Amino acid sequence: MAEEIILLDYWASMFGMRTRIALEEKGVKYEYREEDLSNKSTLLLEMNPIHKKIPVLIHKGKPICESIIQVQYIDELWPDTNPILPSDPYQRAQVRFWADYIDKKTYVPCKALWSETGEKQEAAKMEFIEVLKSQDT
Ligand SMILES: N[C@@H](CCC(=O)N[C@@H](CS)C(=O)NCC(=O)O)C(=O)O
Repeated sequence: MAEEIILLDYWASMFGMRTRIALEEKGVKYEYREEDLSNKSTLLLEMNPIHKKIPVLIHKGKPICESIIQVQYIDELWPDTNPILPSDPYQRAQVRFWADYIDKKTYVPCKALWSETGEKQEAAKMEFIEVLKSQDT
């Protein structure tokens, strides 16, 4: 593999999608490895011993954990191709604010959309819609 990049991921993960989009934007070739989250691989547990979560980006054998940190790492490694973060510090702060907002507000209702049924699922749907609406402000 030219860039020696492995991504431990799960297809439906919104966090993994961030990293996959960043890699695609940069045109970087990488090896995708789908994880079974109910039976995590030894590699995942070794590479992310703190959180034991995907996505994990492995570059030349070294892990980078947390999707936002991965996106920034990818952007710093290949700054000349499709820059992801704006160059202006204020605009960068705005982008980080919204990424943090997504992390804090969307994951719980998004997960409940999949895992709950009935009233709880409906409540999650409404919460998710409210979160999306607030991003229009
Ligand atoms: N803050 C982390 C969140 C990662 C995360 O929550 N990953 C979930 C899948 S979407 C996971 O690995 N869950 C397995 C578990 O919690 O055991 C990031 O941005 O990378």
